[in-house]
Amino acid sequence: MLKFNLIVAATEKLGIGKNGTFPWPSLKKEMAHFTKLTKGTAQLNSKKNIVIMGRKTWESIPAKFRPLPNRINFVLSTSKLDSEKAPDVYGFNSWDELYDKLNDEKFKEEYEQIWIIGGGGIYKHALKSKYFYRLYLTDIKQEFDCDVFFPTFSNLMEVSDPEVPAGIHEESGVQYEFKVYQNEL
Ligand code: FOL
Repeated sequence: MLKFNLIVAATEKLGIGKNGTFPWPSLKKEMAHFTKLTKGTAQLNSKKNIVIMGRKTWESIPAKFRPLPNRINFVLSTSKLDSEKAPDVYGFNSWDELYDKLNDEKFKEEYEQIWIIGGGGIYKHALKSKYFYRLYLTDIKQEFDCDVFFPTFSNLMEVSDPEVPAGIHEESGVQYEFKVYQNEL
C-alpha cells in the first residue's frame, strides 16, 4: 500500500503561497527541515524518495535547486514539462498516470518514501486520498497575505516523530513550530 507524507509550511489561516512564492521572508532552517525530511535515509539503501508537486510549485523552485537533488521529482502538469529529459524528473498529465508509475513493480524497487510538496490543488487531492498517511506541518505563527491555501483538515491526530524537533523556532523575526499529524483512518 502506498503511503503519502504531506509536507507544508502554513500560517494559522493555512496560507501557503503568494504570487508564486512564499508569503514570508526566507526561512533557512525551516527549508533545511524540508530538505532533511524529504531526502530521508533512502540514500543508505541506494533508493531515493519521491517528491510529488504541481507545475506551479515546480516553477517556484529556484533553477539551481531544480530538480530537487537526491530525490525523484514527479511533476503534475497538463502541458509538457521543460526538463522532462533531465534525470530524476517525471512529468504526468494526470494522477492516474502518476499512480501507474508508482505502482509499477520494477519502479517500486527504486524508491522509499513518497512526499507531497504542493501546491494547493495537489495537497487537496493527497489529503482525501486513501494513501494519505502523515502531514508534516510547519505552523507559522504570524499572518502574511496569501493567495494559495492548504485545505482545511479534520480526523487527524497529532503524533511525534524523532526526526522533528519540538518547541518554538524563530528566524527572520518569524516564529514557527513543527507539527506532525497522522490520518486516524
Ligand atoms: N514544506 C515546508 N515545511 N517548508 C517549505 O518551505 C516547503 N516548500 C514547499 C513544499 N513544502 C514545504 C514547496 N516549495 C525548495 C523551494 C521551494 C519549495 C520547496 C523546496 C528548494 O529550493 N529546496 C532545496 C533547498 C533550497 C535551499 O537550501 O535554500 C532542496 O534541496 O530541498
